[in-house]
Amino acid sequence: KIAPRNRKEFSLIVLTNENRILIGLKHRGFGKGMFNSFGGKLEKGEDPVVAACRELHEETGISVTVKHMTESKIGILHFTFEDDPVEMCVHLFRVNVSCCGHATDKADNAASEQILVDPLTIRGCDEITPEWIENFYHIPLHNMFADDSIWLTFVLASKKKVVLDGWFHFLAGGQEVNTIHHHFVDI
Ligand code: 6OG
Repeated sequence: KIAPRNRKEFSLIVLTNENRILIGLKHRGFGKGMFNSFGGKLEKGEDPVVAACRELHEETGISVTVKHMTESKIGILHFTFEDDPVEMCVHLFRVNVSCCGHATDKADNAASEQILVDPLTIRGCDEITPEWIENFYHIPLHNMFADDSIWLTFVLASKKKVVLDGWFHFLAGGQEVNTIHHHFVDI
């Protein structure tokens, strides 16, 4: 499958631990100075799931298997821009981890399908600094891309697994977003 030249593909991973969410403050690149979930551009020919595993590890130190990431796919977000002809296609994942610091817990939980993370091993990189937001109501939506207020809140409020297909058009300057279309369902 060959992507059109005017479309760029990305992966984005929403990472939660029960009612907490890990988000990152971007130090450079697109969205600099704002918080976002973790992710980035697909490398040439790279599978979106593999890119999600790679980016999550690069930006947080958290390792998720390809199998688990495959099961964590929740949809696609499309972004178009008034002042840029390039369309962004973002493959979206939601990963819920369990936190522990004990090797024995790790052994116990290996059998279940949980992703166990030692919080002390979470680290950022030069591009992004991760930060736990202790409650979904405290997410700094005012300092995130405007589309997050629409889809992220829906994802976090859903008790069941969700499927998203979102299309957002940003006006010049990037602050204002028009929802062209979205189709979000609990399944
Ligand atoms: P790098 O440029 O760091 O990847 N991304 C967006 N995420 C949200 N929530 N809203 C947007 O609105 C976005 N545009 C891009 C895709 C940037 C990361 O940010 C995501 C990538 O995961 C316009 O390589």
